[in-house]
Amino acid sequence: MTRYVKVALMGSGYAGKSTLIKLLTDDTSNLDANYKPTCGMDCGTITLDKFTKISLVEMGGQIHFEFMWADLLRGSKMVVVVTESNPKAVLKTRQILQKYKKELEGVQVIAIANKQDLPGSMKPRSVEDLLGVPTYGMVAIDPKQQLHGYKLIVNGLRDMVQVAA
Ligand SMILES: Nc1nc2c(ncn2[C@@H]2O[C@H](COP(=O)(O)OP(=O)(O)O)[C@@H](O)[C@H]2O)c(=O)[nH]1
Ligand SMILES: [Mg+2]
Repeated sequence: MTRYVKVALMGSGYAGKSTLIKLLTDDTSNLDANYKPTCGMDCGTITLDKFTKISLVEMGGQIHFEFMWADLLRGSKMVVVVTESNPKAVLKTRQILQKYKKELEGVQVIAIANKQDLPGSMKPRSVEDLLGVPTYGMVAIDPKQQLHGYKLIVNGLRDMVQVAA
């Protein structure tokens, strides 16, 4: 029987959450290459081993979907906060993390400082100083970063999930 481990992707609209799902998941047929704000949620799975799949759930970043966030967070083993790496976006992400502090208590949280390819991007270390959670740089539109992104999530989960060899 397959076990699903839920990982929620959180963050403002346009941060790159859907792109990250597309980069990392097994079936990407329902995700489009052109930008479309996610209505409610996007979802994709990563096969971890014979018995375990990671279910990546994106929480639509648009403000009018925010009412669903607390519900979508529930049951997540890990939350990946995706942010653009310009200072304004990072500060906005910081506010989001503060606002959902209570819901995120006891959940493993990491941040992805996405769009590192854009000029003026803050380094992951500086983003980490502002967000207060372990932060990793990423260029989600670059297929070569697939393994890097995959490792971030799988390694983060390994402590909690018994992964069969
Ligand atoms: N330059 C650049 N653009 C990116 C990157 N990741 C995502 N994008 C673009 O940013 C836009 C928003 O991405 P999307 O994944 O839909 O954001 P979401 O609203 O967080 O789901 C799209 O046009 C993506 O192609 C990146 O690493 N670098
Ligand atoms: Mg999206």
